[in-house]
Amino acid sequence: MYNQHLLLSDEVRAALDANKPVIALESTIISHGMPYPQNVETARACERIARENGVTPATCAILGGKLCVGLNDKQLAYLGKAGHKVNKVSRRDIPVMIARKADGATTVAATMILAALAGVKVFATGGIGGVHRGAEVTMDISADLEELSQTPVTVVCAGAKSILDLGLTMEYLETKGVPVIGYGTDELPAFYTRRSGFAVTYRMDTPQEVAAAIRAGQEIGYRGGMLIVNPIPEAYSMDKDYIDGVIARALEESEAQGVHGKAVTPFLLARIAEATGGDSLASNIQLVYNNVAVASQIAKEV
Ligand code: PSU
Ligand code: MN
Repeated sequence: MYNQHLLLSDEVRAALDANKPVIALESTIISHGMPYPQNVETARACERIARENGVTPATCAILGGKLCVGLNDKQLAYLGKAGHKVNKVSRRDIPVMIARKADGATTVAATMILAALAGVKVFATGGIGGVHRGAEVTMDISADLEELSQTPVTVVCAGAKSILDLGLTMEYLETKGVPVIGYGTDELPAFYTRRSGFAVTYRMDTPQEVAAAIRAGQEIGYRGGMLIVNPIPEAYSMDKDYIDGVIARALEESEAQGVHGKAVTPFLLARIAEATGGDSLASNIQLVYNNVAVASQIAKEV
């Protein structure tokens, strides 16, 4: 029996009932993470890549207060066009969105909650939220990290952007008991670049290895999730000094304008996209596709 507030698409329900592989996809990346129309094109392509890999895609969002797992094309287009006009929904927002019958695009944290309710075990995205630079003063730490510590969903990402303090993000994940698995790498990737200088917890090179760890967690009733960090393909990775400079200027601007709370990440993402023209967006799109392919291979093994 599914939760009364869940609304599964027919395709996702059929796949889950038949025990076929499904991967979750988030929607804040569509509404707040990329500009229109590339966001809608990317969301569609992610679904296509999952299907080409023999996996059913389940893009998640809250629509009319329903926790939707699996969206149709019209719903994807709506979230992309609405952009920042749609609510950015993390864990804390879910009950109010349901009660108000509101629409919301789900972050990594909220998508994990929807995925877990539906029984989806693997989730692909671009980058996760983390401990922000200066968090020792602002206490700005993404709810994504807390969610990874308590919800048993495996998240495949390309690391985190260096708008965050990557060292503190790794420390926080260690404290919270979240393993960070480098997929074919010993180092945490930094989203646009393949390296950060920070070591991962474990390295794994095959989907079978990852699936074995997921199954072991299930067998012992492990409470949290795992983070799989998959470096951006070499061909699309960006020059580190260039992107670091862009990020530093975006951070200065956000500070000067007093941006805070849930607006920080979307503000920085938009400034970086503007400053780099189409370059960072093209890299961003390619790393998401790469994560969808890896998540699909893992989901088939679980
Ligand atoms: N980082 C990115 N792209 C994104 C996000 C983060 O490179 O689209 C989005 C994700 O949805 C993530 C959310 O879950 O931002 C984190 O926001 P916050 O820092 O407010 O928790
Ligand atoms: Mn935050």
